[in-house]
Amino acid sequence: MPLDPPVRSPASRTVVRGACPHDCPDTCALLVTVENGRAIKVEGAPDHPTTRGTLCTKVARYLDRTYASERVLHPLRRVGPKGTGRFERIGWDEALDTISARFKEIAASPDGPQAILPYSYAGTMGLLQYCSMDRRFFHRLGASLLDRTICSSAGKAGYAATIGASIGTDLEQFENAKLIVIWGSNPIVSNLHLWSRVQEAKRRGAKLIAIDPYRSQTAEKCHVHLAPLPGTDAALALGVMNVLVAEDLLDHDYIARYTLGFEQLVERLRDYPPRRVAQITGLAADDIVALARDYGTIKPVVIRLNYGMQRHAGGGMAMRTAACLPALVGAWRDPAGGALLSSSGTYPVDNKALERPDLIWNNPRTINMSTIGDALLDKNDPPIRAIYVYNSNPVAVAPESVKVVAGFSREDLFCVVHDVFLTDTADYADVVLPATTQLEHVDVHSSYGHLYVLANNPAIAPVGEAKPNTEVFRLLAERMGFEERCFRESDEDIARHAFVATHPRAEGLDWETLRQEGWQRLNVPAQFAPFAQGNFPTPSGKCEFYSETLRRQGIDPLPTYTPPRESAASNPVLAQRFPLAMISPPARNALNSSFANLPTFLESEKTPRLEIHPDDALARGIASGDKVRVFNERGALVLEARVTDRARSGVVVALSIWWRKLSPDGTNANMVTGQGLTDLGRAATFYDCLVEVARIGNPG
Ligand SMILES: Nc1nc2c(c(=O)[nH]1)N[C@H]1C(S)=C(S)[C@@H](COP(=O)(O)OP(=O)(O)OC[C@H]3O[C@@H](n4cnc5c(=O)[nH]c(N)nc54)[C@H](O)[C@@H]3O)O[C@H]1N2
Ligand SMILES: Nc1nc2c(c(=O)[nH]1)N[C@H]1C(S)=C(S)[C@@H](COP(=O)(O)OP(=O)(O)OC[C@H]3O[C@@H](n4cnc5c(=O)[nH]c(N)nc54)[C@H](O)[C@@H]3O)O[C@H]1N2
Ligand code: SF4
Ligand SMILES: [Mo]
Repeated sequence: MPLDPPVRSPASRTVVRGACPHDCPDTCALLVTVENGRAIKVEGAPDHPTTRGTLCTKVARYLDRTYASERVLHPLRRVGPKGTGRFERIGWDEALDTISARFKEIAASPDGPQAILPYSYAGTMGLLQYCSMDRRFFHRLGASLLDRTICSSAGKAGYAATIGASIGTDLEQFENAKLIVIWGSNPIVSNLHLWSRVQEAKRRGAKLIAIDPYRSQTAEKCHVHLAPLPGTDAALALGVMNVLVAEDLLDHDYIARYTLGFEQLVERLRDYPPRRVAQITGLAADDIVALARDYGTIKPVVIRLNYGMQRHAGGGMAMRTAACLPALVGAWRDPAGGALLSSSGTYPVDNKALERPDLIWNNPRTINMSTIGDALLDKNDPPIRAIYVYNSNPVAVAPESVKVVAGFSREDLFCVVHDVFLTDTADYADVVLPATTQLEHVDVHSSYGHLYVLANNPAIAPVGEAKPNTEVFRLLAERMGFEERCFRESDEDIARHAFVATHPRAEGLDWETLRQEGWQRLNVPAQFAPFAQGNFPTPSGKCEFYSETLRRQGIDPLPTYTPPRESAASNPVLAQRFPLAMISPPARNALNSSFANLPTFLESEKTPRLEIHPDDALARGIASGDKVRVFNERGALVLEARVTDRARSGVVVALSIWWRKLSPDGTNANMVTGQGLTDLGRAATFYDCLVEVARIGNPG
């Protein structure tokens, strides 16, 4: 069957090339089969070198999402109290007139346009629908800026302090490694196409080590699983480095040529002998020494660093510290060695052209999305009077739900939600707008897991009256009277200049070719070894064990360990009342709160659960199947207990993110998470969360 990017006449059967838009490092290449104007199949492109013809179960059933009976198909206006989700149908003209009239009124009032806040994250990661016309619109309007910190900003800042940018080992090289350390990451669930490379390495004799407080689906398939207490990874990394130095398992030549601050680092490491690190992490000292010996002697060695370790008060520094390891053993010399946090920094995305920050005229304030609860309840300077939510579902995903819900319930808050479904957040909207899915709009994609650029061609016409983000902001700009040419650019125009054309890694990239072929590799060598000869994108050009940049910000210039904000070490009084550390990492069949409303998720996950270690369960008289109340000072929720040693003792696990309204007690794990931020990157600290658990009776 010929591959044909544009949709042909409805009578023909065509296969359209697309890209998965979801917040997942794999950014798969899609083939969408369309017959008579209707998509009938979504598959992974067999020719794309990382997708290799497979999709995860969520997106293999993408048609369930696109053609779901619950889709919002036309604009809606609220008719019931906020939160009840009662709406009536209106037309697009009325919806857009209502929004623009309200924005004009607020902008002209003494509060000014900063009283308007956009709220978006990564519902789609396409460069057009994630960050183009929307940013231009809010910049020109003079709205408050949003600090997008809910996911990766701590790790990104920490990794950058050591390495310089989000650049690392090529996913395709993992199969050539002999030791793979999977650290705070669960690739079987959240990074499937990396996992297939790891399995290939295992078949070729590689050793796999998982570092995770939870025996995840990935951890159970590794040769070694170390389960430290949450938020103690920096101490573990310092302990490993201590042993590497003590036993001289170092690449002295690499250190001398390509690193900065080795002497100061060695000084710091004196504070972290294995015995002390064992006390901090809850691991055996022998296991820490064994990890260091493996790390220092098996080559090539690569670390998959991921998000688990960064969702704690010291999360940024934890990432910075772990990122020091590869340089000490010279792991970067080999294309299959080093570390991968994110590959996003490899892409020369032209954010200036996409987002037009030059349109900002009023030096607006910045609001942190991770503390949206507090921000909405704060009446100062000026208050947030309007919020426009797209690509995100904050009522379900933002920490400290009690405050988030109270904020969104404010009668005087004008709230617009643009989404595919009537989410938990949409229930609080004054106006709901219907969004297209990936099959219905154009986009161009970078990735944070591999090194390809992808095109997404629209496969079908928008379902119902749905419109893409770009189109809605074009229409709103017209109504607001914004006359700059950039508001008239088509999606294809924007796609053409999404990357900096003069950048060496963009050489050969071209939108026309891309949309025909679906994907193109960045202009990087097949044997990509970015730091084999140093060339770190740091201020010194070296791997910075010592960071002058951090010192100037008043931050410890050397790697260090900060205990979690909520732990026995940092707050013994709190830990006495709430002795269990709760983490709420991703469930396999959802993607954050996306897909968590679809039958596949609800049938497979059944009900929201709390996994608890047998010792902790016994102490509380809890058995599997019991309903338990999970609580702290911020809130409470009810879950079904599953007693299992997958959770280490002292740690409880609530796989997430459930829709509140689809959960038995109408809440989710963010009832107990807090709004405290990380040391670097101002990120959310979802996994820095002490709770107590009590049995509330047996359902049987
Ligand atoms: N199926 C599916 N895939 C997803 C997502 C999803 O919701 N579902 N979400 C996507 C998004 S937005 C993201 S950011 C990524 C996240 O994907 P991952 O990077 O894999 O991150 P998490 O699942 O948050 O955490 C991974 C592991 O870290 C462990 N962990 C928790 N705290 C700590 C700690 O302090 N130290 C260590 N060492 N480990 C810890 C958890 O138990 C978990 O098993 O996945 C993406 N992919
Ligand atoms: N307790 C707990 N909370 C967490 C996490 C955790 O591990 N534990 N993880 C955190 C992380 S890592 C992240 S990234 C955040 C994720 O938080 P969000 O980025 O808010 O992700 P989703 O919950 O998937 O919500 C995305 C919404 O965008 C919509 N959408 C998709 N495509 C489009 C489009 O083209 N246009 C418009 N207008 N809408 C679209 C989807 O339908 C969906 O409702 O959650 C965070 N919250
Ligand atoms: S969610 Fe991830 S694994 Fe699934 S199809 Fe999309 S990119 Fe691929
Ligand atoms: Mo995320």
